[in-house]
Amino acid sequence: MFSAHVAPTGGPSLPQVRRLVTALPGPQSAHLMDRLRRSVPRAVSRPNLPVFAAAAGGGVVVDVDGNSLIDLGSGIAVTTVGNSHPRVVQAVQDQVSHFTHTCFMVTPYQQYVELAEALGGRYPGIAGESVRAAFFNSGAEAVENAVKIARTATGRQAIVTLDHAFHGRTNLTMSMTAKANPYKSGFGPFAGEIYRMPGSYPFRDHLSGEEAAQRMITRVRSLVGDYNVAAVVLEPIQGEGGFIVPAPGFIPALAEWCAETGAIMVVDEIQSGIGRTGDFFAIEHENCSPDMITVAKGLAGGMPLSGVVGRADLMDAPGPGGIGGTYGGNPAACAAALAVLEAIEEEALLSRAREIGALLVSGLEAIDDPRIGDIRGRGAMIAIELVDPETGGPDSPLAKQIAEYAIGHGVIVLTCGTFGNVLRFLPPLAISDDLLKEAMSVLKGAFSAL
Ligand code: PLZ
Repeated sequence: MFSAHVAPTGGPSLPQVRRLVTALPGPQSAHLMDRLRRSVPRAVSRPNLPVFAAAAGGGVVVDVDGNSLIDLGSGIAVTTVGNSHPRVVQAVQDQVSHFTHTCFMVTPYQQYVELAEALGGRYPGIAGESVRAAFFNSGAEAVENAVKIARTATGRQAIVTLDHAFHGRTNLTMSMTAKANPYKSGFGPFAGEIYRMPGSYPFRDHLSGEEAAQRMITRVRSLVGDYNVAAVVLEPIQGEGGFIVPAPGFIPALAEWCAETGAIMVVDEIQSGIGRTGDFFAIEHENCSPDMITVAKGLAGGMPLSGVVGRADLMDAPGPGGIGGTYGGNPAACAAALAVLEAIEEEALLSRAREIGALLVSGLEAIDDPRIGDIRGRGAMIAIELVDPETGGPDSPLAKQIAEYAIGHGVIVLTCGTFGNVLRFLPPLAISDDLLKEAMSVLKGAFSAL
């Protein structure tokens, strides 16, 4: 059953069921994996259980052998409205039939401007006309550009990032990312003027938001100096780091410190934004207005698009031609993003994200296993942290085993976390209640079997 206000969006030819017709991986997937091993470097893709996609939409991925899997990963938080939402498909088809590219810097087009206006209109705490947006291709590129803008706007260099942060894989953003393996090892030298600070991880640090913020501010003061910080860059809910929700008050206290010292607060909403958490931006939950927001992933329903949205006075700091790129804000990707915003609005997907969150949490609570140390997240961005019940230490082998069991039984589940011991659930918002419940029962089976 689809919830009353959510249209089944997988495309009519894609049955919304879990169905395994072969053991996984099936013969076609196994064959393709063999070819992949010979043609693609091992650094790029080594899934433990390779399933090659043939079609995807709503809450399912159909593989090349005809198996249907329940999708709790959304291609790492990208296909928030689904992998083949009819509005997105239509918008992209329409756009590419007119033109695929002109380069916005050479011959601009309306879709880009409309998207900038639309995101301005959604900006928390600042009127749309005082907001500007610039578009790029990947999340990492958006973060890079936010840093460039913050540095020109402040005339300062230091960038403060947090433990457990993930901001990308380019040299600058890799340097801002916390985890060494697999993201950084061997890839140095890293970019300078990046200062990593402890953030807020209530399950492990047991600090209040205010205490965690004070700890961080004290360190920034002594190690960097109040008036050297160009930007504090943080994720409102840390994604790759383990779906870490900061203690209440942590982000508002940092925002206050940024306002006092003139540091720019950049909120990286690449994973948490565009409806994922049940608010359009996850930062809305914190009741503060950041100076800049980076967006990507969910923004364009699977088309490559990212953006920096922020205060006009800051965004206008770099001079003409200072920001850009050949493909940034590709017209088909912008058209897709406009369709995504329309879908979120017209299909009430923010409230659907909250419903999905409630279903996930109750399904996970029902597993009732002492190895689940924490259930956390907001909306359709929920995770469980797996621990050794005796010591509370992270249990990453178990997370890996459960994820493998789940995919082997037709449920795509992703792991994350600095220690690799977190299972994260971020289904497309088009998924049905029935598929979610079925996925939760497979997961319960995994905990009993392992
Ligand atoms: N900022 C908060 O979550 C991407 C990374 C997957 P790109 N997260 C998925 C992987 O292993 O590379 C991400 C993010 C946050 C920035 C990024 C980077 O976005 O589009 O992958 O560059």
